[in-house]
Order: sequence, then structure tokens, then C-alpha cells
Amino acid sequence: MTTRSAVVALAGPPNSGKSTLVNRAVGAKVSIVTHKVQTTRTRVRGIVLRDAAQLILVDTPGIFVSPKRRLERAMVGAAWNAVEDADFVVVLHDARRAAGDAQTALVIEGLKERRCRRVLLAINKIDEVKRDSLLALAQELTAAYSFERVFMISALTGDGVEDLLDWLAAAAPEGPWLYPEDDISDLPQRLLAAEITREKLFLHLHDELPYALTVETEAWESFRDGSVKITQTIYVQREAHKRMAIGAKGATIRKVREVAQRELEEILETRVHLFLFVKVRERWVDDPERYREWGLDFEG
Ligand SMILES: Nc1nc2c(ncn2[C@@H]2O[C@H](COP(=O)(O)OP(=O)(O)OP(=O)(O)O)[C@@H](O)[C@H]2O)c(=O)[nH]1
Ligand SMILES: [Mg+2]
Repeated sequence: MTTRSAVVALAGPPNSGKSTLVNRAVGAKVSIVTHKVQTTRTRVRGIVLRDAAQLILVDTPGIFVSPKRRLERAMVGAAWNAVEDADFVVVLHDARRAAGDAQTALVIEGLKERRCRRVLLAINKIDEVKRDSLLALAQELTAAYSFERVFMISALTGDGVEDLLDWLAAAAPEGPWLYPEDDISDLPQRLLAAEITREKLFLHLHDELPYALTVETEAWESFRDGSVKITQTIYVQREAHKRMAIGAKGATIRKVREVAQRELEEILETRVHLFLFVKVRERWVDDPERYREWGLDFEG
């Protein structure tokens, strides 16, 4: 069998559905998803086998205008690095937004600066709009950039996703598979487990708090009966944030722990004992160690 492989970067504005698409394509949760912007903080590779082709789908942080904080700069930088390293780029555009939307325009501008080849467009969330509006949207977007192909998809329902993957698999160049055939992601379990907890924190906390915290898996202990004990620290920047994360009488952290633990049990297919600790570390966003683990560029 002649094997083929391609690295495919999914790029687009925050919330356009990149992580949802990676999970849908892989058929498992490899990257976290929330309704909030800037959920994904680093590149996460999801791996898909199609016939003789291995597709490495690279989920990236959303690209947004003039990121100011160090973490935001590192996130947007990671997205552009992924684009530059890829064989194909799939730009996601939320079908509910106009073709001239500033967010997508920013992505297109960046693609032009980088003279990227082999760029596809995926108009996502088509389950949310009337079909007859899509053609005009596609025409306007292809007028703004010469996308090699346009796909209409719903990462949520899966509509159109097979077509996109089939196209990529057929277009992938000949070459060895880059990962073992059973792999579905490059994210180590400890990091995935931290991400699952961060997702639940995003869903249960409000305003700027989700953006001001990070989660780390400190310990991972496997027992003879197959169960695992996972200990994680949630770093926040202020005492007030710690109180909010814990909630009245510990209600918030208890809920987060419960849903994160349940999901980890599903993913790991075993009993999980999850222990969460909240610590104030004012300057975690300026600590290189926090970036290294995630493969983010500290100096950007
Ligand atoms: N209706 C609908 N919702 C979608 C679709 N794809 C994604 N979503 C929703 O859009 C929201 C954002 O999805 P994500 O996959 O987290 O988006 P993202 O592009 O990874 O966002 P960032 O990581 O913040 O850049 C979530 O609430 C998803 O459920 C879709 O095809 N249809
Ligand atoms: Mg994401």
C-alpha cells in the first residue's frame, strides 16, 4: 500500500468551530469546546485515517486582532505557526457572519501576507442558516481570497465533514504516516485531563475568570483495580478569583469536579478519583514553565 499523509491546519476566528470539527473528524474528543471565545490555547493534533491517507488535523487557537497579553500573543502566534507548517490550511468561517466580517478578513489578510498555498474554505454552522444564503456567501468569500475549494459543513451535525475529509485524503501527498496508526491525538493524557477540567471551568465560571486561570495535572496514580487518581491544580491570579472558583460553600468547584471526573471516566474507561486544588499564583501568565508544557512561545 502506498501511504499518504498531510498536515492540515484548521484556522479561523475564535468560536468558528475548529475544535468541534477536529473532534467530529477524529470521532472522539481530543480538543475542548465551549460556547465562549478563545477556548483553545495551543495546537492540538487530531489524527484521522482515511484509506491509505493519514490526516493530521491541527486545531489552533482562534485568530483575533492585536492580542495584547502575553498569553494571547502566544496563542495567536501558535495558530500562525501551525498555518505555516501545514500542507493544507482549512479556514473556518461561521455561516452566520457576513463575508466581509472583520474576523475572517483578519485571517485572510494573514494568509495573503504569508503567501500560503493550498488553502480551503469551510463555511461552518450551516445548520444555523438558510441554504439559499450560502451560495452568495461562498462567492463573496472566494472573491476575497482564491480558496482552492469551498466546503459547506456543520461540524456539529457532521454534515459535509466526510466530503472535506475525502477531499483531503485524496489530495494528501505520498509519504509515510507520521503517527502510529492507532493514535488519535498527540496530546498526552495528563494534558487532556487538565483541558477537560479547564473546559468545565470555562462553562461554570464567568466574565474574565476563565481567561485568568490555568489547570495543571500534578499527579497521576494508577491502581491495581484499574482506577486512577488524578490530582490537579487550578492556578488563579487573585484571592477574589479563588473564592469565585470555589463558590459558596464549595458548590462551584464541587460541580466542576463532578462533571470533569465523569467525563474523564468516559474517556479513560475506568474509575477516576479527581482531586482539584485552587491556588493563587498572581504571575502564572508570566511564568515560562506554564508555556513550555503547552508548547507555546513565551517570548512572542
Ligand atoms: N450550530 C452549530 N454550532 C457549532 C458548530 N460548530 C461549532 N459549533 C459551536 O460553536 C461553539 C464554538 O465551538 P468551538 O469548536 O469551541 O470553536 P473554536 O473555533 O474551536 O473556538 P476557539 O477555540 O475559542 O477559537 C460551540 O458552542 C460549538 O458547539 C456547527 O456546525 N453548528
Ligand atoms: Mg477551539
